[in-house]
Amino acid sequence: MSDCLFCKIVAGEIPSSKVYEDEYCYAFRDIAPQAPTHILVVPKAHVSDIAHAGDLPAGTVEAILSAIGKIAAQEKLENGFRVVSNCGPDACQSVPHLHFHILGGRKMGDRMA
Ligand code: DGP
Repeated sequence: MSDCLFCKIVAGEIPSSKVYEDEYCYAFRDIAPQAPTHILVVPKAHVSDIAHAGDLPAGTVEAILSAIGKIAAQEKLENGFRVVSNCGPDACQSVPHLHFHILGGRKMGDRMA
């Protein structure tokens, strides 16, 4: 999508701090980190949120899940990490391109919200 922030990051039109890339997905450091390690993993194909993940090209969801494990190892998050995908206004999603937050490097709260 031409006016999508994360599509522009994937295309290299907006700079980002890349940590991982494969045929299906791209990962980069969040601009406003909420943990010592805060990485966003996005599909290269555009869908607005996780509710539309079924519309992604075959193999994309598997690639993202596999990438999350690879990134966690790369970032040495052996003590654990949290994965979050906000969907829609009630979840305060601010960028309407599906993304998974990987949060790690500190102890997370024991409640989801
Ligand atoms: P969410 O609120 O779940 O939609 O998360 C969107 C995240 O995207 C938020 O943590 C901040 C991050 N973000 C927004 N704009 C940029 C940007 O231009 N570059 C990077 N690296 N991250 C961004």
